[in-house]
Amino acid sequence: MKTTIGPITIECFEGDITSQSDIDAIVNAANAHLAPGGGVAGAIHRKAGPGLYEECKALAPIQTGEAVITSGHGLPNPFVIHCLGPVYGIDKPEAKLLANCYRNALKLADEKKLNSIAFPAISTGIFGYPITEAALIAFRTFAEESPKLQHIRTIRMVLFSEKDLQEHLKAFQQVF
Ligand code: AR6
Repeated sequence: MKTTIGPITIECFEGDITSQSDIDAIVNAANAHLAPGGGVAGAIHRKAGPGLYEECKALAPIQTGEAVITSGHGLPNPFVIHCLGPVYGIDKPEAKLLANCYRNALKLADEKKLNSIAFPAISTGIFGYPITEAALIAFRTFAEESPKLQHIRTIRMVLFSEKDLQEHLKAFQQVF
């Protein structure tokens, strides 16, 4: 599914975040230490190779809601933006912290004059954020931030399962 806000296309697809070869920066749902870990972070570090963690060490630790950028190493993307999402039920206010991840990642990509960015559903795996609420926060933040962006032309949400995609498509229609 796709929509446009001014010159920006917002997309929502099922897929693997490590296979978005037409995108400048993919976003990692990281841990504070920017270590490989499981889930998205594990997949990104596996495909990127050990050079990514070497670069990450100098930038860690990061705070909840913060975003930092590295190069993509063995990934098909020139850059990775690492965000630390809130652990649901523990890091509060969780909605604001999750929105900060999306906002800060978009700002960082735009400051670097990147054209395209792809996000996984941050915090909805190991960190336990309910998928429907998280989807609404992601799309509302895209809607709020898009008019402020100078360089970004594609914002893509990449969902790892059919069920997560369906929840996101409902939220997409609600927001846009
Ligand atoms: N591509 C796209 N989405 C994926 C992929 C993939 N390859 N793999 C998983 N997902 P998670 P979190 C989905 O747990 O909740 C790590 O160990 C997954 O189905 O990766 O922010 C870190 O090191 C879910 O919907 O991130 C942290 O410690 C979403 O991506 C912690 O987990 C996020 O799942 C971060 O937890």
